[in-house]
Amino acid sequence: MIPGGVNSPVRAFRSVGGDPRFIVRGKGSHIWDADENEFIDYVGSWGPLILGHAEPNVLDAIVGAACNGTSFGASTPSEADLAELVLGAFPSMEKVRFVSSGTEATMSAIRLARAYTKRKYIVKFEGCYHGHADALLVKAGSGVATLGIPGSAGVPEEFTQFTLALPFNNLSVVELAFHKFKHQIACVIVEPVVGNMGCVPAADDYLVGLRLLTERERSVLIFDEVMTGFRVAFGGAQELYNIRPDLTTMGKIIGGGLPVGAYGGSNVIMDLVAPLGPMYQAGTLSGNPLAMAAGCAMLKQLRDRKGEIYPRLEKLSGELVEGVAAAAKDAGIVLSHNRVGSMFTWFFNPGPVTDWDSASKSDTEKFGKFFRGMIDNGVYLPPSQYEAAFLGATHTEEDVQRTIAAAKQAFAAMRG
Ligand code: KE4
Repeated sequence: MIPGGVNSPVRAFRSVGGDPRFIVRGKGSHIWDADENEFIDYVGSWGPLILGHAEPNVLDAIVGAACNGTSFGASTPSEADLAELVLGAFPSMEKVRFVSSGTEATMSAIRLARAYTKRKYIVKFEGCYHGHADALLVKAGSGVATLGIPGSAGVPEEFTQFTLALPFNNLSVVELAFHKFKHQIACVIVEPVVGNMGCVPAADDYLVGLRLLTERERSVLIFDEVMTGFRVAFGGAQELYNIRPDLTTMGKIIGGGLPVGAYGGSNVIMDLVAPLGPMYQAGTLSGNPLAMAAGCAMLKQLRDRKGEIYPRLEKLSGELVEGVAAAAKDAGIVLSHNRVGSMFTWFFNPGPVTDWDSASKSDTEKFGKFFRGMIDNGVYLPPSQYEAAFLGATHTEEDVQRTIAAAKQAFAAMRG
């Protein structure tokens, strides 16, 4: 009934083999499939569930909102509440517009950057994924990378002729692009910590280099914080690295597991957005009251408990990632890893993995064996070498020890 039995390709386990599980329930750091198998979950719905599954305050907020109706297609107090929480955490943003997915957020941010600069070209980086808008499906990361499709069928070359896909973590090629396309590049969009070729942090001074280059060239710097927003720090990667982008895109955590995306920036740029200005963007369910309520419940907890939550995520994630790496070493398995806070990836690759060129040399066959060994031992990892895994606030020390033990078993089976 549904293509590949999934509503998003990466869920199909195509790159890891085996049959995808149908998940029926989640609680805290665990999920259960339709056969009542229990798993420790490190996907967390691909990032949103930093407070774990079925978080009581989020559930109460959704139920409470639902009792008043599900959608009005009109302004509601809850979208103002969520806007206040988002703007309070991201000082680079003076206004924010809510949409219903990360794809909508990045698609709109790029249209806005083009409207603001009146330029056509955009720069993205190989291995970065910003959702499935036509102009961005060019050597993307995430699903497209996993499926090995450079770009996508159905996207005419005219729709991508203004998209420059450059290697990540290399400032000189960006310098070159600005030289070649002088005064023609509307924006540079980047995942400030890449999650979509597996977790790949920016090299030292890379992000500040992009900031200086785009300032000099009067091009818009877009931080795609759909994954990193409220994940790597309460104020996202821009807080962690102290960089002020011109526009920020968000998703995942700000919806608490319900469909929310957002884009925002300074008034100078955001006041071009309809109905204030000439850049059109719209959405029937934008600002949906249930999603806004879930997002508010999520962000209020992260705000009020950030002094406890983020240090604990850092410590427990470090223990987990290093523990599995040590198990691989003991088993003689070639493994490297990247981690920023509670997003991480184990690469079947000698490393270091710093860009798509190095990431794509990973042994995806071995990753598949590892994935299957882990899921057979009750550990649910992202079903792709080119995805980030996530640890959340409800993961326990016991979860971590059980995961390391499962990895030891998986590595032993891989040696056999
Ligand atoms: P959505 O349209 O899937 O809400 O967001 C697109 C997007 C934009 N930017 C970044 C940095 C993202 O990571 C994403 C979506 N991430 C993927 C997982 N890497 C979503 C999982 C999926 O496609 O099913």
